[in-house]
Amino acid sequence: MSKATLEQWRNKAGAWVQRGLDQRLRLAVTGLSRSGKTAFITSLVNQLEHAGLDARLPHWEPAAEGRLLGIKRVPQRHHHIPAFGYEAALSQLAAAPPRWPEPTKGISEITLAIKYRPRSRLKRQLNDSATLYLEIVDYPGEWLLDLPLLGMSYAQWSRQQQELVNEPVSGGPADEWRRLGADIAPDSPADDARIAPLAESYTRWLHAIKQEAGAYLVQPGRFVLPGEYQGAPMLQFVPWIWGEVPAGLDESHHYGMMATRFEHYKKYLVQGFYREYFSGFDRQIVLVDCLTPLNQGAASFDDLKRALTAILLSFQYGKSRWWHRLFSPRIDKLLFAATKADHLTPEQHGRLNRLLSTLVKGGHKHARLAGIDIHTLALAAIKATRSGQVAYQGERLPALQGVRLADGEPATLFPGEVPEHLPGPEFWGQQGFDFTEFAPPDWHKEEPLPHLRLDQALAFLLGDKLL
Ligand SMILES: Nc1nc2c(ncn2[C@@H]2O[C@H](COP(=O)(O)OP(=O)(O)OP(=O)(O)O)[C@@H](O)[C@H]2O)c(=O)[nH]1
Ligand SMILES: [Mg+2]
Repeated sequence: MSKATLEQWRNKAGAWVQRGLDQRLRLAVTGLSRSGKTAFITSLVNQLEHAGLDARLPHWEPAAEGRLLGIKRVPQRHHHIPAFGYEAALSQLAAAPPRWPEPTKGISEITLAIKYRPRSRLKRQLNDSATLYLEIVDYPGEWLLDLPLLGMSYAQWSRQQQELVNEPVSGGPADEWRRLGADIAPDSPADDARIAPLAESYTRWLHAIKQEAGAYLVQPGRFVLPGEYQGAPMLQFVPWIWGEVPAGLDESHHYGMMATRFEHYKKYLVQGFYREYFSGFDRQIVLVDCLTPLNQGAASFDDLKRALTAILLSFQYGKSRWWHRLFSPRIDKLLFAATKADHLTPEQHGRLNRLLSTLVKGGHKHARLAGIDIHTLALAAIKATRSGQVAYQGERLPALQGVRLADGEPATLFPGEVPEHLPGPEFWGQQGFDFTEFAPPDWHKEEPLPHLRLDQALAFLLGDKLL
């Protein structure tokens, strides 16, 4: 072999070994609206950019062991998915006064290349460094609430919704769409001029139960978060709650038209999401804001529990489940994280974690999550408070200090005790909660964002990948 050929062969072999060591991991981040997805991803990327320098990540081994060689953002592979607005979020947090990032409405993605020194001797002998391409995807948790629809016909779904409409949390402005629909005969000729206002009124009601009544289990999920499908006919149907329907109605009739749209919704939006996105996820974190519903009251908290049970369905995909055959999911680690733990004094964090654990266990005790490693954690992506103690009637009590979001004034307070288990009537009877919202911390762009336990999240989600 000539010298030049030998050199070429060495380069090729080196590149081949490198490819073998390099890996890709698709980490999906979800949670219902306002659960803290944008804050979490922004802070995670920010910690990683500072890892190996000044980030505080003692529980994440590659950082603690000094094996990180460099982490940088790289262009994403999926050109059809919007980019996660990292820079915009950082600028808002660094503004004077600092602001929380804007709400987001759909899916987005950001990719990091994590270059590290392998710990395993074998890998080190092959090469000094390896790279993990971490693709982080943000998508609304509401999209997962739609999975059960796939197993239902329009008639079955309508019956189920009819029962829910009568529940107290769904009350209020339901009247308008009920009245509009009551005037439409199921076998009259389909007319968009009648269906469109009915569907709009129904969608307004869904928004109202979400915002005013603090409901979480809002179905169909895309009605409140339509993204680019706003106005598409497949988002214009309502459950048929007005009694018996003659058999054999097709698309030319009102009932048949809505049934067809329901099927399109299932096929393009629900199945489409699972097939195109969900089936490509390797790891998943579900963020849960337990504090807002504790502030809102029993009905809202119960609805969060039901929503989490519905979300868990997407991960109960043992081989016997029909949705396994439909989109062969491959998630093997699932982290449930109670967000915004900085709203609580530190001795409450364990209770928050146990509360979340109870909520999640309630959802999967009957159906084992085959092959998925599940973990729960209480964290704060961006720590907006400082904890300390105050003297009160001769005692030293735990307290938090931060800037109130409502009026920008500094505040020192004890927000209350988190129930360790699912709160019962006695708890709601003596409700003593005041989870005040805080403004983001005063922070300089050159520093890593202050956080609580993001390193533990990293250790669980990526721990086995950087060895
Ligand atoms: N104190 C504190 N507040 C937080 C934290 N994370 C989120 N928040 C608050 O929760 C709000 C919602 O956070 P986002 O990160 O925008 O939540 P999201 O899930 O992306 O919300 P959508 O994009 O609307 O679905 C923020 O505006 C903050 O007020 C945190 O770690 N600490
Ligand atoms: Mg967001």
